[in-house]
Amino acid sequence: MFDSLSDRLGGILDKLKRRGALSEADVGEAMREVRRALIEADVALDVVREFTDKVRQRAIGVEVVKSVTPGQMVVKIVHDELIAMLGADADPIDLNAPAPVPILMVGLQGSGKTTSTAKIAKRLTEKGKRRVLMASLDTRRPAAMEQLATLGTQVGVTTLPIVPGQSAVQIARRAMEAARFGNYDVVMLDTAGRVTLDEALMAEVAEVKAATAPHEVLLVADSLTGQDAVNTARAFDDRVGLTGIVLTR
Ligand SMILES: Nc1nc2c(ncn2[C@@H]2O[C@H](COP(=O)(O)OP(=O)(O)O)[C@@H](O)[C@H]2O)c(=O)[nH]1
Ligand SMILES: [Mg+2]
Repeated sequence: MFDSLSDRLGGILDKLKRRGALSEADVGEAMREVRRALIEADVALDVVREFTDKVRQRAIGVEVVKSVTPGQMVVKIVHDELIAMLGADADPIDLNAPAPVPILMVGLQGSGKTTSTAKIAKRLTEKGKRRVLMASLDTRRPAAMEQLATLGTQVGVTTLPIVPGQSAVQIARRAMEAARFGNYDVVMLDTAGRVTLDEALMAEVAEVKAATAPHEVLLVADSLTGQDAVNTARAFDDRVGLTGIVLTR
């Protein structure tokens, strides 16, 4: 999604860059195109409006008028505002807590929880030099636990042995216990999803959270779902509280 959006924005801004003097109408035209590109990329309308208003204000102000290369100045303003909107600083996973640090992965079915769990575990193991234990709390989807175990073998991260018949909370407790005994630094808890948000899912996730007191609760959301991801994030944040979001695809 970001690739096609940046291609389009790049095209719009390239046209501006090649111009010499810029009139207010030139800037206005470019902003309309930027606005259309953002809306087609499913960016929320109020976000689009705020963004283009800010850029337009700065672009038709002194900064551009006094600039020798007005087109490039506008491009810089768009760039600066995009970074301001998306967040200037990366916020790494916080492991600053007594070991084993529990990290809870939540989200809808198919959003990429299990895959992201393994990816993050690999990163924490290889780059972070942490001892990581992964556990699947997905008791619903057949073979979900085997999926995590297979990924664990691929990335070289230990998974909690599968004990059939346990509930999600029981597995979570067992994972914490195993991590304490095994001197692990981090426990990644991969939960079950649902096709849509429902109360049973929220209740289960809330129960697991209460039982394990995770230091991070990461929502995994499919970036291709656009604004739906915002609604999902809001619902999870209201009910269980989130500390971060992982965008997949
Ligand atoms: N292209 C792409 N596919 C992904 C990504 N993350 C997960 N998938 C795929 O999406 C499908 C569902 O992922 P999974 O991790 O099982 O989702 P879960 O149901 O939330 O645990 C699998 O086929 C994954 O290989 C991603 O970042 N990009
Ligand atoms: Mg899964």
